[in-house]
Amino acid sequence: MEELVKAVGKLKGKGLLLTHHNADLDAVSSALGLKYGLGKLGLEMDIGVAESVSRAGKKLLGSEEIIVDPDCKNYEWVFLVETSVPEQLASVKNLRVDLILDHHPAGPLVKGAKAVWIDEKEKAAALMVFRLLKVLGVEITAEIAKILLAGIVADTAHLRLAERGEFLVVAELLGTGVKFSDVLNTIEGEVDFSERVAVLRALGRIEVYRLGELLVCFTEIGSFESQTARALVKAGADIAVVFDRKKEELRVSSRAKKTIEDRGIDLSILFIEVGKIIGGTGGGHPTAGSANGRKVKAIPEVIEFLLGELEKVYGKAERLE
Ligand SMILES: [Mn+2]
Repeated sequence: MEELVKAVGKLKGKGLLLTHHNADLDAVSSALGLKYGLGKLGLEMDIGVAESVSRAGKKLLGSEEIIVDPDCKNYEWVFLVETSVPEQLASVKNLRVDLILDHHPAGPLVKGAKAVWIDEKEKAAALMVFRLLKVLGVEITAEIAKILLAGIVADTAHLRLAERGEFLVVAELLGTGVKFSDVLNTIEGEVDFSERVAVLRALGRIEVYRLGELLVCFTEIGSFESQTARALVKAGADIAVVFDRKKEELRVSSRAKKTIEDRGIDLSILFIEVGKIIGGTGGGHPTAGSANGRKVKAIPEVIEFLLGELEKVYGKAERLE
């Protein structure tokens, strides 16, 4: 973190806080938390995103402005949060990165950056923003606390993945007077109609495999792939893999119960390989792997690879009709 603290101290002029396409709650929370926090140090900055902001992210943004596909040329410095992978920033103009804060495995953008703080053990980028702001001596106001709590709660599956360390931060943030129920209201919202339709249609196309007591399912959908994977795990799958096949791009999203980690299965590692299989890149978290690639016809290969890896641990896969 030291390197990043030093680099922040040297920032001058107007900057850009940049985050990845379809910015999720943690991405928006981190960028917004940094904007308010670094703003207290007298820095001026815009927030930028590639392509779009997720629905939940938009709700957290409220009336705060965000620039879609900004031009990095217009800024003295660019501070990237929640990614270091150029594929997630493809539509940003004159992409350039000076500072990086993230909790995913390091991507290619790390090479060109002046200061990097990546910690894969951190469960949310918003947690790292909190730690950075504290070291910088920024007062964590209730406004900042509420923003950061949204990212932390979202990325820990509503604190189900949180342990003592994360709860200590949450308790400290709540100490500013923010109510936890208000945080939940900000991030939960209603599931919109098109998402519910997408999830239900995905159920109709589902393929279920049984490996001993492990249930793995695969399905295809036109959007909402991560939401669908999450819904399938809630519905009983141990691992859910959802394909979203566009004309020239295949997106694969997955979610799993935490119990797979006890058996040494790590989706972030398996999805690096999935990325290669589909001619792109992949990664993620132990219970949430994802990949994007160009080989839109590679779905059977991905299924074969994942079942093969799981069979090494859980035994033979049997398709359930
Ligand atoms: Mn995150």
